[in-house]
Amino acid sequence: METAVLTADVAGQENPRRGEAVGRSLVCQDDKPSNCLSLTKLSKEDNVMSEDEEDIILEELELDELYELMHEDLYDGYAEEIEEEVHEALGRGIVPYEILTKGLVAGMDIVGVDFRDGILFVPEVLMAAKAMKAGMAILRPLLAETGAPKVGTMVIGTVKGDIHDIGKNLVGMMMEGAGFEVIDIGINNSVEDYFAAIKEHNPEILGMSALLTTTMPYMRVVINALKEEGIRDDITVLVGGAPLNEAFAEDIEADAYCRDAAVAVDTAKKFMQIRKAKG
Ligand code: B1M
Repeated sequence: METAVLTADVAGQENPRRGEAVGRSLVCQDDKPSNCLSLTKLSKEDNVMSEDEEDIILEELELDELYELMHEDLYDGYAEEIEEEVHEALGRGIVPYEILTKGLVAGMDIVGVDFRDGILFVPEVLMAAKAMKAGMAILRPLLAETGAPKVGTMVIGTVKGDIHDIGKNLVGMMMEGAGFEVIDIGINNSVEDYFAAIKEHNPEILGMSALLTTTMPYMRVVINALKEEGIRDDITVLVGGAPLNEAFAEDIEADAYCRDAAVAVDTAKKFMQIRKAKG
């Protein structure tokens, strides 16, 4: 069995995650992608290929390998490659939600761990976020394309002091796909911003997102303001974001904590049914 080990640091770039070369090549046995030991990529600028190196042919990758490649390209912030890989997965008939979760969200989890551990820094994470958004942009219309009748309206935004928007965008996309009209008010929202959107759109549901332990307490500020305004009972407040949990949601008197976008959809639907039943 012939083994082609293709990890030479042709691009002169170390991948800090695995200490391997950053290159677009495969470590394969018998020239079969299915026998590949790991995936590495050539940098885009690098046209130098040793005799043993081969371009990755996306169509020849097993699905698991395609997802692994997506994780690596997301990590490296390669938006164009992510787009190609999303198209490849779609071309294979993979449902958009699976591509989103197994390809993009799982890849972003890896970025998050290395960001936490000080291996990646803000500029690199921003590149990863840009690549993630490029993939999401392709999936968005497909997730929204269910033809479902309008279920309700949701205003969603990230709280004041917080500029993380990927999770919120994902929730918005999934809610649209489930038939909700979604008014996304973006990031860094004050009580006044939420109130302006609520006044204008009269939503049944308010979604708030926070990714920082320092910004999540602002959700309580918004909920208290809703109470003071006498409109708390008119609106279902759903909250989400990585540092939150059910106990926190209960403590701030939100209606529910949503672990992820799929849970947000289910929870929102459940509350819409309760509202309907109440008349
Ligand atoms: Co930031 N960041 N970041 N960051 N960042 C985290 C959150 C962090 C956990 C990283 C880490 O240390 N491991 C850490 C927070 C630590 C803490 O507070 N405990 C952190 C930090 C510290 C910071 C800065 C302070 C760094 C600095 O400047 N020194 C800074 C803060 C800026 C600010 O907001 N004021 C900062 C900046 C950034 C970037 C700008 C570089 C970039 C954001 C780009 C963007 O969003 N456009 C960024 C990123 C990308 C991350 C990580 C790596 C990834 C977040 C993400 O997009 N995840 C993140 C690490 C992590 O979370 N693992 C991290 C993917 C997304 C799909 O998941 O957002 O959790 P998530 O959303 C999920 C669920 O939570 C839920 O559903 C979503 C989909 O399933 N959900 C909801 C979310 N919102 C919901 C709302 C709902 C329902 C469900 O409403 C109904």
